Amino acid sequence: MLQKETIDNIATALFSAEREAFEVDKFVDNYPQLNADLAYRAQERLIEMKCEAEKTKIAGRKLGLTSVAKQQMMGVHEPVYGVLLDSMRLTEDTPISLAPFIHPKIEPEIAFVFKRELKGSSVSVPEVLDATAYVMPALEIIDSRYRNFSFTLPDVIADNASSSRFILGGPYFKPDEADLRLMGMVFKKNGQVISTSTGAAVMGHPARAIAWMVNKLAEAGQSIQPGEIVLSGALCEATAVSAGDLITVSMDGLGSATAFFTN
Ligand code: 0L1
Ligand code: MG
Repeated sequence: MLQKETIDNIATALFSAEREAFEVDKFVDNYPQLNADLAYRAQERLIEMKCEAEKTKIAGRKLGLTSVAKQQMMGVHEPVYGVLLDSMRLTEDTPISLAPFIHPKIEPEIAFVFKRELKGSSVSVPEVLDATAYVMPALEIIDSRYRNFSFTLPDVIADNASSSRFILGGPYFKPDEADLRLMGMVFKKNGQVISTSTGAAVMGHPARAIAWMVNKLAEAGQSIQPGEIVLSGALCEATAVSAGDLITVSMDGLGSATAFFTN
């Protein structure tokens, strides 16, 4: 009962913070019982609330904290995952207004689109690739609802892994048409290179992050569904965005994704 109340309180606060674009303080101080398991339940409740309010549905999943550097910064050894909704999807050709956001950042990701269900507790990298229809460059806008992006692991899980919006680039390739591990990536803001990286920055191979998530989802009886999109985790540090910023990511042999921000 107390657990249900805790989950509802946290989900409701995060739902309102996102809807009205204000920051909240992390919850672990007031809810010391908040652990990763409870936090994933709060995330599920938050997603239910968003689906109902936005009349939308699940588009897929995302991973976060997939780089060793980010995990070390948070003092954790595992990534986190969240849910992507249809309402979070933006397109490259429409300028993105900053109005709905709190303190948005953007980061380059590799998106996977699945052609069949991916389920199991010991799923491997080849199995992820085999179930993948297409891969493409993507950009993820993260917008933590926590003051100054300051949170613990359970806090960020409850907040749907800071997810806010995503943009798929192109063209679409079959997973065996690119070397997702050695593939180079250039991330630019207003024509200036701000980061370079390779696919291997995501847990050695972006499909490894997805395999980790599928194995974790199996504990809760969940799986990736055919047609779902999964963002495998950022290839480098996210960067803050302001009105007028043009962001591009180019990936060797995989194409590019672009986002332009306005007031
Ligand atoms: O997609 C991400 O890597 C975000 C995970 C949560 C951590 C953050 O907000 O920086
Ligand atoms: Mg991300």
